[in-house]
Amino acid sequence: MTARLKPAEEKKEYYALTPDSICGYLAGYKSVASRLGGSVSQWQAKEVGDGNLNLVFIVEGPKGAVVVKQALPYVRLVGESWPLPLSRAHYEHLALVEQSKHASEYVPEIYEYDEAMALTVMEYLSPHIILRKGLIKAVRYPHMADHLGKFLARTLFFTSDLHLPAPEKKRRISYFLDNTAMCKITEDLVFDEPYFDAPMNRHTSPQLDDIAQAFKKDARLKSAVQDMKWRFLNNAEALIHGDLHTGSVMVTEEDTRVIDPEFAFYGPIGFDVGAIIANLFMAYFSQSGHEKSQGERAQYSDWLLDQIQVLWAVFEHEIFSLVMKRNEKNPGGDVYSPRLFKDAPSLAEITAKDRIQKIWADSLGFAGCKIIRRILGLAHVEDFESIENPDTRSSCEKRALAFARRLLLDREQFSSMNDVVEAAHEN
Ligand code: SR1
Ligand code: MG
Repeated sequence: MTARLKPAEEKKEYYALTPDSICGYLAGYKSVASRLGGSVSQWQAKEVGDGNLNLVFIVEGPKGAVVVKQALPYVRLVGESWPLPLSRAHYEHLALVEQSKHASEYVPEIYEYDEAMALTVMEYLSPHIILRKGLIKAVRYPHMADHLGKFLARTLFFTSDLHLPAPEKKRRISYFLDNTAMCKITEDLVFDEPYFDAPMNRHTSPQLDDIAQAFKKDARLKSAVQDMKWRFLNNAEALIHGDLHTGSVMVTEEDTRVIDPEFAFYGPIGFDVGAIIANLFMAYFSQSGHEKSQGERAQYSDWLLDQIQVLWAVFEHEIFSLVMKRNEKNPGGDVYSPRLFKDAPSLAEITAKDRIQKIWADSLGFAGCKIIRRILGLAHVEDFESIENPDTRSSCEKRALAFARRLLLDREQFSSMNDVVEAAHEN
């Protein structure tokens, strides 16, 4: 499917769909109607969105089902007092189309896109569930880490200067430049608000009062976070998903699909890698809070740490292989150009490793930011929120916060994921 490059003006014909109006709306699409089968009166719709921003419907007919995701003109989590442009649906669609070129097996299939309605009709993934929910229930997904490592390496490599000629890369950056409202959410919520008394911040209180105060007074930590913000603002390295948490991944034991790239723009590669690593670590730190008997989740916790190691190893291997495949016949992008390798053949390997090392340190720094914002900022995660006892919850959150601080301060010092996992054990 080809995509428009500029978002349309927000038009009057937009209206928010409801379970009552959506079937009539979808009947206008022959492709959708034939996928659902039967007649409109036989279709059933329910709204199932539990994210912070959008409406999500499942529509079922006698023959099949589809998912419809529609942007609302405001932040659902907060309400109409916080307007948000519908154009995010445009960027999401553009990103999905691009990701599907490089990693089609790991994204949902898109059936229709309606720019004026800020709406995408896509594959109904079943029996998939949201990865975060599976991890809370201690379900093992044997391929998830491998799939996510590949998704990251491919989508990020093929949209970076490692693959694209510089003029083309610059053109593509321009397609996403106006996704500013979504970037601003991240800039505020991830990098600033947890570190001052922002009105919408919340934390488990009084248990975390001291640490929340201490973080606000921690100049070294705040400086490290601002360094990460600098990178987020300045480093247009690749088309990033922009919100790759475990709620943006749907899984079965066999299959993994990444959804929801409405925060997409050209940003630092480590932001996506760090986001998913952070969320897997939060799943890890929350495990003891879900135990009915002490130690019940110990093996599962170890499995989670293994998955973080697998994910990084697969990402590293895959992106390294993609860089090393470049040669004079297949030169790829304009950086580390194979024409430079001729007189210095080891340059390819040295530069690939050097670049990955920089992505590594960035990933750890961004992971630290992502953990802290989910515990001290506005938008929290179910991993911790579903632990009812505040003493139990806060002891999990405290460990995660101490670990996150260490990730930020020592991001250049960690030499392997094994060392990072050791640090998680220590906290
Ligand atoms: C106001 S939106 C809060 C968060 O929800 C999204 O999933 C993003 O993570 C955003 O930061
Ligand atoms: Mg989302």
